[in-house]
Amino acid sequence: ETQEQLDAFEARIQRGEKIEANDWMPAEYRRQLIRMISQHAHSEVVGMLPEGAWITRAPSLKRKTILIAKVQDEAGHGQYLYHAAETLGISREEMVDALLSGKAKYSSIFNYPTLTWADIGMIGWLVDGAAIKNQTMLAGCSYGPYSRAMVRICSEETFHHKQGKEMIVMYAQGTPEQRAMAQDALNRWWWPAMMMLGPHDADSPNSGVLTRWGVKLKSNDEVRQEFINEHVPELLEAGLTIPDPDLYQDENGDWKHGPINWDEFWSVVKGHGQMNRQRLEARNAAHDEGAWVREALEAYMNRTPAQAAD
Ligand code: FAQ
Repeated sequence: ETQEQLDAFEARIQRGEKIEANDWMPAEYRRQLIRMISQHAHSEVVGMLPEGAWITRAPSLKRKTILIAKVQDEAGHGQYLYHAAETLGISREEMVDALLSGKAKYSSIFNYPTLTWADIGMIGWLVDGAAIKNQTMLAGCSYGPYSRAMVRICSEETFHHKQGKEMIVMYAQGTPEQRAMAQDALNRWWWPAMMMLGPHDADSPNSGVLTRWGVKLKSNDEVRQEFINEHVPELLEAGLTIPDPDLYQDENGDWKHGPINWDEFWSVVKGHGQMNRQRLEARNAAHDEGAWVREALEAYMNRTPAQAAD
């Protein structure tokens, strides 16, 4: 890597050009994108588990159909993102191995259990809501394949967000049991949703280089502020109580939150959350049970010309 190459690359970023798969890029840009996109892909795939657990227990056919479609969308997002990461020179096998062995990270949020049906609505409203804020920003990122993936994924997640909000608003206005169930789900998902947008800017080692190279156009705290400002008034309007006694609106109209429990966050990230072990076990079991599909694909690829003509 010469200084000239780096200067030319940074000038392209400055001009707002997209970097494409075959363009020159610094090794660190490639490494950061592989890290982020593969973690994102893993999150989509593991993210199917908490919601998938409720497909058989959905309260109506309509809700079941919506949930099946949502979980299927997450699988599609995972596929799309693995492909985007592959454009940077990492193989699918390497990424999947890293997930299954527990080496790779995926979003902290999916290590919390879904205890009631209202959790499904709350995930749509809060988790997709937070994901959309982060990913709308990433849709403008400098790496072409990732930015284009984000455009499509965000439009699908906008439907996910709406179905979650619709469900929780309905329960919040429903019977006392439904209201209690919605409030309990908010109590358990509010803080994990805040954490999923990443550590405070001062504790975010990757932000510097990602911002410099146009991958992150907003900081973790800026995205979190956008998330809070949109969701707090709507949750209050729905008649729910946000489980943060320190929450207040400042003179600029920004909602300010109380201290986040970062010890809990890092413990979950390091693999010690409530569901980390079960999530990895479920992914490993699915991978093992899918071995016959991979074997069949391999046999098909290795077929003789005579077999192919058949
Ligand atoms: N969980 O320096 P930073 C979804 C790690 S998709 C676990 O600030 P960065 C859709 C981070 O990797 C949700 N680890 O990191 C859906 C780094 O460690 P490393 C996923 C986390 O990258 C909805 C270390 O902490 N979205 O929800 C987390 O600059 C419903 C230091 O942090 C994406 O992946 C965390 N929450 O900023 C599916 C979007 N936060 O790798 C199903 C793409 C941080 O150096 C149902 N990713 N860490 O060892 C990003 O935008 C960024 O990676 C951030 C973190 C903003 C997540």
